[in-house]
Amino acid sequence: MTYAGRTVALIGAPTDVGAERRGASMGPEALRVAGIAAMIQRLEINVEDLGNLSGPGNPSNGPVDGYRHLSEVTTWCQEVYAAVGVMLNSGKLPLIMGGDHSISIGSISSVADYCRREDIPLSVLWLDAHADFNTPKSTPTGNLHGMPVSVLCGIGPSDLTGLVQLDRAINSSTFIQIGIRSVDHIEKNAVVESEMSVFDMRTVDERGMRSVMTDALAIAARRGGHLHVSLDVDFLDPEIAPGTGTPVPGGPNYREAQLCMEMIYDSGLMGSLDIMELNPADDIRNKTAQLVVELVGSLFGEQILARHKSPYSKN
Ligand SMILES: [Mn+2]
Repeated sequence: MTYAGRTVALIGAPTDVGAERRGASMGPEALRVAGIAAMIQRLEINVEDLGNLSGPGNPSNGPVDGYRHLSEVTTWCQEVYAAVGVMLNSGKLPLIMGGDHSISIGSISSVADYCRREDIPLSVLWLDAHADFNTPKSTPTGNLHGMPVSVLCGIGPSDLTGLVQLDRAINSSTFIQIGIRSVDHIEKNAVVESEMSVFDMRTVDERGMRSVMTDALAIAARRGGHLHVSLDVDFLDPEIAPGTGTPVPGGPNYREAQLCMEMIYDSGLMGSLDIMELNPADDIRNKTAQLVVELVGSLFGEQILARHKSPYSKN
């Protein structure tokens, strides 16, 4: 059991300042109500719920110099950066509950600095309908939840790119994206020109989730070190996961999503996890939160039958 005896630290970041549509600020509590702590505990893993971080409210302002709510997003990300760093340094596995996806700028900046201090390579598995690779020049809206990947690659406002304090352990080659199916017009060129490994939905359609995840995890395994998983709830097909602010049809179905999570567990690589963009205001009786909790169970080792040795992992 990869995680048995370890401690998962739940960190709530209840904000939607990086999004157009409001409601992701209720995500952490919906995950608690759906039983996220009990799901992980029943796998013989310790859980410490650190509660919610606090930060500025949502002023619902328009964009300034291409960004909406830059100072609010920065404050939230600073809080997340600090909390995640404390947990990583104490050997705990941080699970950050968003919040909109701009919060990942804080969590992944902290993971990148941790990896630099420990001198270990970093891979980020970005599970999302969107590439989140916009810049102020390409964004149609100015919403920072569409820009976390470019900011983490060092492109964007210095308030946010500067969260990574040590010599950058992160660039576009760090990112492995799965499930992408909605990329803005100018953003497409930037994605193609980047060094990201992108497995879009057409690739999943043609090759199947098993083949895609085998290749995606092999990239991280070859590199070794730390794997951060950033799950945007809109990765999932809206038929099974309506509770998110920017749903896009044609995502992974229930079985594909389960296989994806089970294979991440089998790899034994995951060292930190974001769950972002759960929006209870768009959900139906908390069913998306319940689905996400099931998927979190799979990420931490819940299986249909006990597999003592995975057919996918190399060891
Ligand atoms: Mn996203």
